[in-house]
Amino acid sequence: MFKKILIANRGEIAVRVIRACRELGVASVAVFSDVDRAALHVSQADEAYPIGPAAAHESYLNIARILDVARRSGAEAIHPGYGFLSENSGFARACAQAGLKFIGPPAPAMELMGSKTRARQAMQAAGVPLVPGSARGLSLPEAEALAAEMGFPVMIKAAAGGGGKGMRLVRTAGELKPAFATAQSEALRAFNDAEVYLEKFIENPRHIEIQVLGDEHGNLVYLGERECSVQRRHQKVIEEAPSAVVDEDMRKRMGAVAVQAAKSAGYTNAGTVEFLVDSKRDFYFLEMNTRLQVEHPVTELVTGLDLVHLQLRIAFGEKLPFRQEDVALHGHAVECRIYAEDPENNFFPSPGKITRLLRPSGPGVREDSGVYEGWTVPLDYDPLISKLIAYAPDRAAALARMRRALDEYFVGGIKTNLPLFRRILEHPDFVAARTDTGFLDRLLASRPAPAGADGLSAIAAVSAAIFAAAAPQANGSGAPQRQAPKDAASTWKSAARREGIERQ
Ligand code: MV4
Repeated sequence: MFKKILIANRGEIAVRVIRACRELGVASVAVFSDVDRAALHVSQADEAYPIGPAAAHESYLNIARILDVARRSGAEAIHPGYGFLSENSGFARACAQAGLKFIGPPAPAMELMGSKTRARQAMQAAGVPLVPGSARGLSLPEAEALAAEMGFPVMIKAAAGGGGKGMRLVRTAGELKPAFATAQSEALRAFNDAEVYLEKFIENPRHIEIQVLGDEHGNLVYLGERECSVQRRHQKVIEEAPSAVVDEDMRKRMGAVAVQAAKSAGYTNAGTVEFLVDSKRDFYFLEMNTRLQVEHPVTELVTGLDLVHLQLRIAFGEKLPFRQEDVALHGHAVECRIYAEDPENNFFPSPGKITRLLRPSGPGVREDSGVYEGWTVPLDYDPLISKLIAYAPDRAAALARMRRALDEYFVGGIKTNLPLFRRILEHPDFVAARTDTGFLDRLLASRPAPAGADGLSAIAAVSAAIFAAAAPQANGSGAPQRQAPKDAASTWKSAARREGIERQ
């Protein structure tokens, strides 16, 4: 095994990789920006090195600085986590050039999947079912002809896009021309590549993805699916394994397709094949994510495998230690992404100091956190503070466990999306697994449950009144109040725009 690796990331995913290193006897090297000097991943690693200012392009995206730390520390390999440099094939190539193993897929596989049109061509040739549409960039007349042939609605997508960026829905023939021009100029601006293509629009699909894992000796397996339909603005909010709509037969077929997709791309290490699933449960390849994903823990819990251990072993050149027929799924796992954001204020990021932190634990609860009490969540990066994962023998028990864990969870000093999860987990459609990609928007568009309907709000109000009366010196809440700068949200937003921060 490697003796020492560098983790080119921060927050909960850096901590997650450091834990795997500790378990495998691998020394870990953290890197940190100026605002992350006191971050959790820095104190958990065996060594830590500063790599520059808060702005990601000067630190966590600074390839030269990161490679310099790898050289100085004697690291043999680099784990990129997710986001930042994880899907940057130039970084993977630069690692190889510097004699470092990139813990991820080969650069050509990253490049193939990075181009949605190239990926569609390759997948079509491999016999993978695609959403009907074109497999190459189109001119406006070609798009008009194809849309007329397929019928509306259609989607215009940027070849260099993905994850919902650079998409445009077109419902009627009259909208196509202006939408095409906008899509092209947006793609050019965002990706420096104006190429766009067309797909038939699938109404209210489910988003279901298959985890794959391949070694460098030609062995590839799938590790079941994750149901990721509960999302808002292309940001996943809750993920589960298994999906309630995938039965054994469908899992086998999707798994075989995912393995075929990965094989034809020359893929190794951990990856995810995303599918859209329509109301008839027909599935279509959407894109492949060439990284370890945020939601990998739900797969770990139902398979009993440690995906980060396996990533390191594969990168070191080991063979997969099991075959497809050895992979068995047990129980049900659900993950909530806990963000420092304000559900009352359009989910604007809510960075600041965590003044109090009570974390859930107990049977079937896993919390992958990147924060601690007293830490100030910086406004410079994605505001994911932790992932709460519940595991139980079946879905109903896993949801009950998650509700219990959410009740144990308290984060003071900053706003979080914790209240949203309580609403989702009580919603009859979620409980019945009637969740397509429109579920959360519908829930948010409906009025929130009347205050006090459960009696808890009344209890809280009485408690607060008693507490305020008993603590006259306090400011009414009894807790120190963080005064958010008036422009906190807009500062974060403009910084995000500058840095091109995107969530995973
Ligand atoms: C689609 C689609 C419907 N039809 N493509 C959004 C993210 C990006 N990866 C692709 N996305 C979609 N592509 C066709 N032809 C609907 C979506 C979509 C979606 C996909 C996955 C998860 C959530 C979504 C939310 C809205 C739209």
